[in-house]
Amino acid sequence: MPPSSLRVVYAFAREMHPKTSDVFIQYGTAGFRTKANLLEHVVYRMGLLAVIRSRVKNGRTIGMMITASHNLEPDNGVKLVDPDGEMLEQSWEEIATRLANVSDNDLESTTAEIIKQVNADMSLKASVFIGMDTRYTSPRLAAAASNGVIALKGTPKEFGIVTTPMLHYCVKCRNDNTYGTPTEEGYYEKIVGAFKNIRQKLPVYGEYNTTLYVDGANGVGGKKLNIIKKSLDGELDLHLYNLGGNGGKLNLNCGADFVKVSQKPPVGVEHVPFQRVASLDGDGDRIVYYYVDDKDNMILLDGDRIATLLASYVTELLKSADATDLKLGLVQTAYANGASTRYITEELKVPVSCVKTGVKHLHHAALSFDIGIYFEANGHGTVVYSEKAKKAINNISKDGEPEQRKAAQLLLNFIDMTNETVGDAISDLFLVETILCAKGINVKQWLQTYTDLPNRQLKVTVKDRNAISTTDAERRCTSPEGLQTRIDEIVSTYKSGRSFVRPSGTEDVVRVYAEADTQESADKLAAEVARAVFDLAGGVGTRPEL
Ligand code: G16
Repeated sequence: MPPSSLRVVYAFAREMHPKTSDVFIQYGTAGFRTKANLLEHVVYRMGLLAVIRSRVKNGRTIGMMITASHNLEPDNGVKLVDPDGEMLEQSWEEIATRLANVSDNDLESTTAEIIKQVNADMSLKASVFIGMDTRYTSPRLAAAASNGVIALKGTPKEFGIVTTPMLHYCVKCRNDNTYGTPTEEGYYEKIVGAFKNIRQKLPVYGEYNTTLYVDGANGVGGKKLNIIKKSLDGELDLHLYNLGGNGGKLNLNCGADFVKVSQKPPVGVEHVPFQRVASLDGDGDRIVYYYVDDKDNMILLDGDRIATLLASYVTELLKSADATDLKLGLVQTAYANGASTRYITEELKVPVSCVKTGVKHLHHAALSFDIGIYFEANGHGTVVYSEKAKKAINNISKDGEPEQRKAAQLLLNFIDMTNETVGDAISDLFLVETILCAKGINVKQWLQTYTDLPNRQLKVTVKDRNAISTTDAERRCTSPEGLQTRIDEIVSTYKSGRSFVRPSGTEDVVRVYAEADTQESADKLAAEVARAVFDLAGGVGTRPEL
């Protein structure tokens, strides 16, 4: 493409998607996220960038997902998906931020500079898959994304409303046809097909029962489960709530983030004592479980629980398949409950590493193991299997002793049921249900493996959340001056106390996490630390109460 034809980039922008705000926007934990009305020019420009990225990758397909996932309805966002279905390579985040913030007048020249900087061959074909969540602002933004792709003569393909992980999956399949078929139906065939296959080998027994309640967060995940439900042939009896009807609002007082952070059951779900419930988030990339006991207490089984369940089952299967030379590892973040980390290292004897928040960091770290399990406590995670692991398991499934073959075949189904590209609530749901069934356990038995340390999360609004910087996988903060010393002083007065603060990459807040020996202490510790953030990092609004 000759440089003169970049004029169309500018013309499109001025005519259809002008930059109407001077608010600086940054590619954060999971792409750009802010109020939907500030995003149209950003999404258009990401359409341009997706084409450039596709050409740098020799015409392989790039994904664009329009979503603000767990955020409330007025927000929206966009993130790019790389050819293997993983998050955009981190070195491009700065490029994305630059392109999103230049004036319309500088858009043409900045686009040309970027093309030169990344050495993109603009004569190549370019393909971009575009998906969106159920927000009412998403169709308009998806159209802006398509226009960006077209402006640089790329080929957009719109998938309409899909879960974020489905879009990641389709991108991966388009670039690697051994992984599956790049359609929503192809996704169902692979994930649900593997689940049904495994159920033939593992009949229901023990304390497990097939009834599962689901909180769909009034988003896309519940809607897709409603499609899947019809094909389950009674293998799983799904009762779906919060599907977006009856005035239910996306992620409002429901969904995985609400359940995890507030430690309360969602509205809109019928509560039957000891009935297991899976709670998804708005775009279907996170899942936590919970149940309500006979005294109306909610008991949470979060991402840490799911990770430990996965680790214990995969370890068992590897032992039965006599494949223990494959290195299994687990990746968590600073939010992981201290009790879970202790259980994983001391009881399961699986190595654990701790990285910064954001699936992109966890995914990357998990790739260093033959089988890497990663989960954020908030329910975002999956399992990745190396080629070496897949090959070894495949060989055992054919040549091993009968017991080894059986375990290896189960592992192969398990691998098929996993969306390896990114955390996926639907795939995770089937993995969890498979393990609970295989172990013949109910939610109370699942909970018995270890006891969570009581914890609390809070948000503090400050003038500029970037005033807070962190180190040591976000466990300590390096600025503003004096804040970490103050946190250390506060924490030292609590038994089993631990606390850290970090700027959110998806909301305009600073997050505070605290853990202690009792719930009362965890609540008080979080409040004290929130107050320190407010005082030392430029808090705005009301000072947090103790
Ligand atoms: C996104 C990321 C997660 C992260 C969460 C909160 O989730 O994908 O990895 O834990 O945001 O991030 P932060 O604390 O920086 O706001 P989702 O479900 O919103 O895409």
